[in-house]
Amino acid sequence: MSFSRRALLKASAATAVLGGIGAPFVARAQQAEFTYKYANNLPDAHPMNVRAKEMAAAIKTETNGRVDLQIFPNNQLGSDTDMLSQIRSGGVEFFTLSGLILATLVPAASINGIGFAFPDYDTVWKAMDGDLGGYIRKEITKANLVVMDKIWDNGFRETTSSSKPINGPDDFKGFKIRVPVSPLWTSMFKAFDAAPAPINFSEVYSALQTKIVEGQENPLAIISTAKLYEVQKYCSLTNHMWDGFWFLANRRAWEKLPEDVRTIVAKNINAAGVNERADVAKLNAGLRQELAGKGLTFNQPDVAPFREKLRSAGFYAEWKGKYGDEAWALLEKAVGKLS
Ligand code: X2X
Repeated sequence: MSFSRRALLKASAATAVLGGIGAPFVARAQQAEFTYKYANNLPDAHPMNVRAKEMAAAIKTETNGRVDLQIFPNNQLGSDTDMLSQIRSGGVEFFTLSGLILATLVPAASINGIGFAFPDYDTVWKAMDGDLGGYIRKEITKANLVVMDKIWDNGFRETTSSSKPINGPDDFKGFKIRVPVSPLWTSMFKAFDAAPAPINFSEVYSALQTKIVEGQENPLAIISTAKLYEVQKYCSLTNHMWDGFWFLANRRAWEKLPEDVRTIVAKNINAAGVNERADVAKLNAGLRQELAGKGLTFNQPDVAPFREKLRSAGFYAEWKGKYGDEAWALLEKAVGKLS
């Protein structure tokens, strides 16, 4: 007889003896067997956290209360850098992290962020649910983390600024821009002769507010839900890279779950990820207008000169060398020739 079943029987016996005041015993017996923390860096209002709540509820129901997933949004448990060490040590059991930041541990995981590689979402999902994503997940697994099959959407990234719009690559010269903590991001903005400052997302709003940096880059869904429009004036639709969040699990915690429970948890996480992708797409469609209404001035630069600048700076050749031929071939199979 399993522990929980025995506990439940004991509790029912207690209820029978104690009558009405037995209720607390029953409540204790129904406590989850696995109380796991899921941490992330995004505001409550972002589709990631909306779908995560729904997912946690479904997991609880389908496991008959055995798994209680507690969500800690908005860097409540620390910056991405902190949470990455917590997922490795088991301080948190689940964590969503941009592949580009995960690349500090798994170098291949930043490859989808190569500048101007992806033309549209169709190409993104085909690659990330296909061979390129499969390759990255294999590399993540080698680093002893568990990764779910479906990557969640962050989005195509746009550039915001308090000082000026970005119309072409020359506007990046000397531009003080916050980038996430990731070698690829720093390298790309250095190739534009900008002055990139690696800062965790938990510090971005205040870094913009106090003008430690002039600008930053993020998808519209984040510019909106994290209220970055309050501390920025311009939004240039540079669409310079696509970024997504891998749903990671601590290996020991994952392996503690019985196989049938793992199946339920993975199924619900992947389904929530697919729904989140649709939410972000829908949100993005209306956000240009909404954010313009909140005071952001938009412009849509031609991307060809940016791409040409990266090429002539040797950016593609350098990163092809770093990722190696196998990974680069998978990327080019998805998006076409890059260098
Ligand atoms: O840090 C960022 O800018 C964010 C929220 O987009 C990521 O998680 C990469």
